[in-house]
Amino acid sequence: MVFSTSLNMMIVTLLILFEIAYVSSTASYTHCTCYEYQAFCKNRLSTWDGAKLLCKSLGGWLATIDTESTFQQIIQTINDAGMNTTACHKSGFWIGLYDPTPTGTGHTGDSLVWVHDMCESYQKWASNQPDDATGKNPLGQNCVQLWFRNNGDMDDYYCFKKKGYICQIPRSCTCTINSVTSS
Ligand SMILES: *[C@@H]1O[C@H](CO)[C@@H](O)[C@H](O)[C@H]1NC(C)=O
Ligand SMILES: [Ca+2]
Ligand SMILES: [Ca+2]
Repeated sequence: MVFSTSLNMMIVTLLILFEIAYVSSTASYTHCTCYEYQAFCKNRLSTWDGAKLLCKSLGGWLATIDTESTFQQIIQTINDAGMNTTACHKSGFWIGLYDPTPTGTGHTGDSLVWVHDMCESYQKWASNQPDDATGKNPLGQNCVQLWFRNNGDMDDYYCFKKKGYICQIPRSCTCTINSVTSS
């Protein structure tokens, strides 16, 4: 039997893979890149700088968030995995958003930057955040957490505090071409 391929019927499927803790879900994206998001409970190294290094050691970076959909899936997957408990995260997970010029004199979401280039930036702040509070540090709160005491909405916090953290790791693209065969 002879099979031939119809180029006209090739279908390109873009897949992006989310895997947080032990839970996976998929979402479609307009770019052909696949990432794995991994969430970790806090440990003795996981200040914001420490978490950044831990993510680097996995070949990735502290998570960047480009859309509402990405944000919601990260929140949902952490909840589903039962990692939204005080024991795991002490109320927050570091992400890759920070103030590159920490002064403690106030900052806005627009003046914060991501650790990694991205096409779009999505931010969802808890009420009255970011506040760059200086109660425990004259240089303010210059690193951003997903704050699970507030449904995972963002909060700037003291970078030297140990938190849970979320890494984003590039994986080989799973774009596939489905060819239709006929006899
Ligand atoms: C964790 O998430 C689950 C699922 O959404 C929810 O039922 C539970 O109340 C959350 N627990 C905490 C401590 O927020
Ligand atoms: Ca600041
Ligand atoms: Ca804050």
